[in-house]
Amino acid sequence: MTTSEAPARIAVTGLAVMGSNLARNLARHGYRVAVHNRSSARTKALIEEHGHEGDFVPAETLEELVASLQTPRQIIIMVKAGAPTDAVIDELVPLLEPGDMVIDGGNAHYADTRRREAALREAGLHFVGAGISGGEEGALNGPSIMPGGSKESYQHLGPVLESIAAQVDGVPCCVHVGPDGAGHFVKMVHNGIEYADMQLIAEAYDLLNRVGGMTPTQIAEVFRGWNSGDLESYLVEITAEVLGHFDPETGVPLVDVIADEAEQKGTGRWTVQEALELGVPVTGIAEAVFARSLSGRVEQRKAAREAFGSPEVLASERIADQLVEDVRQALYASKVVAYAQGFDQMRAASAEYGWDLDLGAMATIWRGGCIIRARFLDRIREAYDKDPNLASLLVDEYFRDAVRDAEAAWRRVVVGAVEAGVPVPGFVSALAYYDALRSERLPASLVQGLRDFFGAHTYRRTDREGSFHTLWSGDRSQVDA
Ligand code: NBP
Repeated sequence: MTTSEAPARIAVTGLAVMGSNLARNLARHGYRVAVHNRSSARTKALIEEHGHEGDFVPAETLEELVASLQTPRQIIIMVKAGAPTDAVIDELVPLLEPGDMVIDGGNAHYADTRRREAALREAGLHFVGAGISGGEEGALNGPSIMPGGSKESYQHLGPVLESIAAQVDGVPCCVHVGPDGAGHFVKMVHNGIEYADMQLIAEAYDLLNRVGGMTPTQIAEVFRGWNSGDLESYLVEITAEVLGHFDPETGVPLVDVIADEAEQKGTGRWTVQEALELGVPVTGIAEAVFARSLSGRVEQRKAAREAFGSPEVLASERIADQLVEDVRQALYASKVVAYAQGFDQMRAASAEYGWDLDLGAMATIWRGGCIIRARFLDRIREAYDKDPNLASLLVDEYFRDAVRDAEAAWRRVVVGAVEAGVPVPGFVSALAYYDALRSERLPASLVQGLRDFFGAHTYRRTDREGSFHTLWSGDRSQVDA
């Protein structure tokens, strides 16, 4: 068989920015890649512009694509999430044979992935929901890949995916996450943590700017410095880039001319919705999602400014000197809380769906390729290596000491921000979570008392087993419930 007649190793259908970059990444790693797109113009463009980078097999139709593959077939779908993914699956399934693998690399909701996996399993096919992080750059040069699905499918796919993923210290940022929707769930939480991380960074910037009186250029320098310490991460690195950039039109820092209304595509919201279902407090992610929503409520913000005026913040150089270090520590401690909450959510989902997630491995595959890549993730991996059943990341020795050391500065930052009228919902809620978690007693006792009063919802006691109800509208004696 000549090279041109050899079957392709793997296929990609959906050749917009993510799909074409992923196909190029595969081809550059020596795989013969069959490529297809609903409208063939994208396929032609890929071959014309990048055909020389590797061994591509263009296909006009899905039938052609399927026919060009070695068996069992491996087909990556990289189309818009939702209905388009279902449309492609529906068209593809009748063309496949038992044992073939369909990989959805889009940003699917994990519940859709569970549904699709179950349906394809019935037909004898493997469905692999794979979270892919790192945007277009990652897809081309090495993303973080979070594949779910059966162990059997990973035996075939794992070596390919691991070879095109980002590598950190020789370890690929790709691992078999767990069955059915596990991969897309983990990708969702990754995005939720990304929201929290960005919100905390934005609050740090706001404090240094409005309370510390520092310019974006000066703050860029601060972030550049932070990036050589515990906070070293892609997001801190690019914060310095964005803050240090000047608008070519006006000559002012770009951040000062960007409209302050943050948008969202929805994965942060999904994370919070799922956390509510699972009963896991992910306050850092929720505050980040709500902060974006609030920023977009332009009419309300205008009305409130007119009614109350903007807080007058008196910045001074003197404050800035001590503020920078305090904010660094507050940012670090708040970040530990946000990650601890995200990992809690993954653990809860793992228990709920029987996924048996290896949390240390999740930290490992986020070390490179993805948006939240950070030095910090090595520490998280170490924490779970030491104790896979860690009650919370916060109680791991390293993080416990880090948070304890940061506590005084964290409180100063929160108090200072509250007094100055600078909103820091991420910092405040992280501190409240930390304080709540370590409180000997929580006022939930009173909540239970109130619930029993108006709804006879009963309560448990601290001193003996059982459920009880007080006859509030009677003689107020206590009865066993
Ligand atoms: P888009 O999300 O913009 O989707 C465009 C692709 O979907 C095109 O190939 C288009 O074909 C195809 N498509 C659509 Br729309 N409806 C279709 C249908 N009914 N049948 C067949 N194909 C259909 O592409 P993207 O930005 O490359 O993202 C691909 C996936 O990767 C998405 O799920 C996205 O959420 C995810 N993702 C994106 C990023 C990122 O940074 N962009 C990062 C991580 C994950 P056409 O050319 O014929 O219109």
